[in-house]
Amino acid sequence: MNKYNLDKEHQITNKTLFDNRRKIMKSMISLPFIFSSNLFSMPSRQKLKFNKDIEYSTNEETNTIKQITSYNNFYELGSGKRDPMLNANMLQTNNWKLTIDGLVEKPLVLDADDLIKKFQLEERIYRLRCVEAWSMVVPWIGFELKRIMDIVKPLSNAKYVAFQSILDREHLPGQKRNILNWPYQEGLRIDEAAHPLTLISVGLYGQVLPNQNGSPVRLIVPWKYGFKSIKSLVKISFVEKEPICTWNEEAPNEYGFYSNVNPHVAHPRWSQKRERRIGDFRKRDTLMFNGYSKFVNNLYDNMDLKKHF
Ligand SMILES: Nc1nc2c(c(=O)[nH]1)N[C@H]1C(S)=C(S)[C@@H](COP(=O)(O)O)O[C@H]1N2
Ligand SMILES: [Mo]
Repeated sequence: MNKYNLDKEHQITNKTLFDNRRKIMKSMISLPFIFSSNLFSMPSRQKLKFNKDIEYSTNEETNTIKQITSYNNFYELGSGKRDPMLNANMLQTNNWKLTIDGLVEKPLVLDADDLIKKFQLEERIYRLRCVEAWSMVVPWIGFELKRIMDIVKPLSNAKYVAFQSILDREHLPGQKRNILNWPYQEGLRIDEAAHPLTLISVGLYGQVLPNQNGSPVRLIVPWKYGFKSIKSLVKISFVEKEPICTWNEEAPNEYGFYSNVNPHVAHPRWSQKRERRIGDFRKRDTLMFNGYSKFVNNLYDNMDLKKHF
């Protein structure tokens, strides 16, 4: 085979490659359009009245509503990232009750209407950093958990707060199997719960929460890994001892009680130094306490955060 033939072969190969690439690129361009007309069309939801917060909100670009509602962790609706969107209507939210009880002076039961009408709502634009090393910026609507604490008045022996999600084995596809020890549970130390950054969220992008984001009410703790931000809350209890947390119970060496975002403490199976903002190509550095250090540093004075991860 002489040089000429070789070159000719190259030309052929390159032409075939080129055509194939064109085909692939064409399909990549057309697919999102097909999807956007059905899979991603969000039904319009009740609009909320709110003030815009500037004290705690980031001015980083927010992720799109499509990104925020189509890439989720919500194991009650399935363990794949698109399952919560695809199974969203299996979450039954009618006649929702949120019970606040335990070591408090005045226990309280709120329904979904109370949550959006009894509290002055504000928009808080927060980063959400998942333990899986991706992140988003979300314009949440809600109010500080502290506002509920001011009403129920925790007793002096209340040292922790326990949170519980919906249990509905009949309708929730993820609860038909014991992929986690249901119901999903989370916990905070009481000073973390009372911190002004800790939010009870009832909406995002100006409307009530989409089911896949934890309708009708969820917690947001922006300096901790996303799994602490428990969705579809039915109970908040003030307790004396450190409460059980679902992921900590599942794998205590991987997920600690505190779970503060910390680039210096690796997950046993991957680094936490970098993260990918959904929609970005390049990774970015993960910040201590997810960038909220100046607000929450003092909560952890004299604590070894490598030990209390
Ligand atoms: N009840 C419940 N809450 C949950 C989860 C869950 O599976 N069940 N997943 C957590 C995880 S791992 C993350 S990253 C966030 C994701 O919130 P988002 O889907 O609104 O972005 O929800 C958290 N809250
Ligand atoms: Mo997460």
